[in-house]
Amino acid sequence: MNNTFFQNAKFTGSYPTSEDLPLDEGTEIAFCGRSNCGKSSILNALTNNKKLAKTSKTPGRTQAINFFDIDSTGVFKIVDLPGYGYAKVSKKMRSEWGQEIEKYLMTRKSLNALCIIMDIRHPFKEDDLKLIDWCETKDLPMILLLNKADKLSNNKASQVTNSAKKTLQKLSTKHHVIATSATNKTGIAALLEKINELK
Ligand SMILES: Nc1nc2c(ncn2[C@@H]2O[C@H](COP(=O)(O)OP(=O)(O)OP(=O)(O)O)[C@@H](O)[C@H]2O)c(=O)[nH]1
Ligand SMILES: [Mg+2]
Repeated sequence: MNNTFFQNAKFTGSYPTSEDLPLDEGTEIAFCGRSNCGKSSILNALTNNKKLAKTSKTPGRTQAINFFDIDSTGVFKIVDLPGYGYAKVSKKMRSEWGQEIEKYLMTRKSLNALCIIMDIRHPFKEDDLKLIDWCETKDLPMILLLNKADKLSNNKASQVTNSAKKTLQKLSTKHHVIATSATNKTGIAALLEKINELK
């Protein structure tokens, strides 16, 4: 098993709508989650490249479907999606983004798994639960990250992780729960391992 960082990852394109996406071939893992939960930061931590995906303190940074080639063969891709639940954009814009993400999720044959990222301090918001339910219906494997674990004590972080595992016990779809921190790299090795299993 190769658990070294995905150091050769490359940004290959940004797509404002789900039309004209790269060819639907190979395997993809999409990073989803509420705005500001740390999707782009986790991608940078996985690749050990702080400049790969743009991150921001302000929610709503990623506004398009961004593709990254993870290995040099271009067969395995990570897709960084715009965050949901960002209150400051207009309702119309929010629903348009939502529709593009939904279209991508519903139609993409090469989508092998979702990495659903939540802030460990506020997990399982309504949109997260909807996405988890949707994966369960489609039997699409999930990696659930409780990110920003550095914001809690180790003790509290393990408590939240164990309780999240319990909440998800009822799922029949393959899933893993990992507490992560893009800041201090907690859980990144475990995430690499799971992605390598699911890709
Ligand atoms: N303390 C801490 N901060 C984090 C962590 N991950 C991300 N952040 C910070 O959270 C903010 C948002 O991170 P992004 O990676 O841009 O979040 P995103 O989910 O891609 O956001 P959108 O693109 O807006 O949907 C940035 O200020 C990051 O530095 C983490 O594990 N710990
Ligand atoms: Mg982002």
